[in-house]
Amino acid sequence: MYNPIPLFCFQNLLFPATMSKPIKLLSAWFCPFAQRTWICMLEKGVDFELVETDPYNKTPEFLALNPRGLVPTLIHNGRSVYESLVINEYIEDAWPQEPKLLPADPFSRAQARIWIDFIAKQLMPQYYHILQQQDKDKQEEAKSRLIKRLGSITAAMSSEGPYFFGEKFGLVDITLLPLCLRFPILEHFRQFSLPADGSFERLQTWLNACKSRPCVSATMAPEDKLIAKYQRYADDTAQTQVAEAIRKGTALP
Ligand SMILES: N[C@@H](CCC(=O)N[C@@H](CS)C(=O)NCC(=O)O)C(=O)O
Repeated sequence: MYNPIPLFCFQNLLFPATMSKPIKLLSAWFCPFAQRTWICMLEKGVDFELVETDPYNKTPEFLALNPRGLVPTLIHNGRSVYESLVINEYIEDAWPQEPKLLPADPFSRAQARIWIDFIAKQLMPQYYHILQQQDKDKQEEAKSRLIKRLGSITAAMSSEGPYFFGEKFGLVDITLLPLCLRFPILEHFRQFSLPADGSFERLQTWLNACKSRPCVSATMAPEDKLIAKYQRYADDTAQTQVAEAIRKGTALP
């Protein structure tokens, strides 16, 4: 959706006297969706300002930039773009320089989008189900579903590696990463671990390679802080759009 923002309305948020960079990423340190976009901007080498934003405090200024009231939200040329997957493709289009984050040929680009869609619709909800379910059997069922689906995406990774498409780090890696970087939270609250039978060696190699990239390590929040922040999901008391969607069984926002 085209979303023009009249600059004069939000002059303070867009160009306050102390903030000079015209490209801003409204982000929250704990947010896996925002982390995708943050990694993407760093990887592309775009000069931008990271604006830590509380997405639960829905000020009129924030809602004018993103009517869904969510982070991440990117402000570029005085206009806003939102939805992490949309923003990431926007970044690739708006800054077409190297490194390219999508493959060049149409078939591989379609494959990338299929797996990105799979991560968003099939993997992310299971992550939150494991945390929010208070019933032990249901937690175990959600764990099995997550492991099975992680198995599918692992099997689709290039055999040479280390990244999804081989040597080039890209949007599939970036989309999957925040979930895998949050395995320790699942381990802490739900004793989740990947099977140690060698079937996830490829995923582990992938994760280690991704973690060693500066654009990824720069975005990683301390584990203990993340665990404390996710307590509300583990207690199923979180009053967020994601938590509500999981409780109602609807699609994630
Ligand atoms: N589909 C969105 C989801 C973003 C999202 O849910 N962000 C959370 C923070 S992790 C948020 O802003 N929540 C505000 C709320 O729940 O009202 C995306 O991919 O950008």
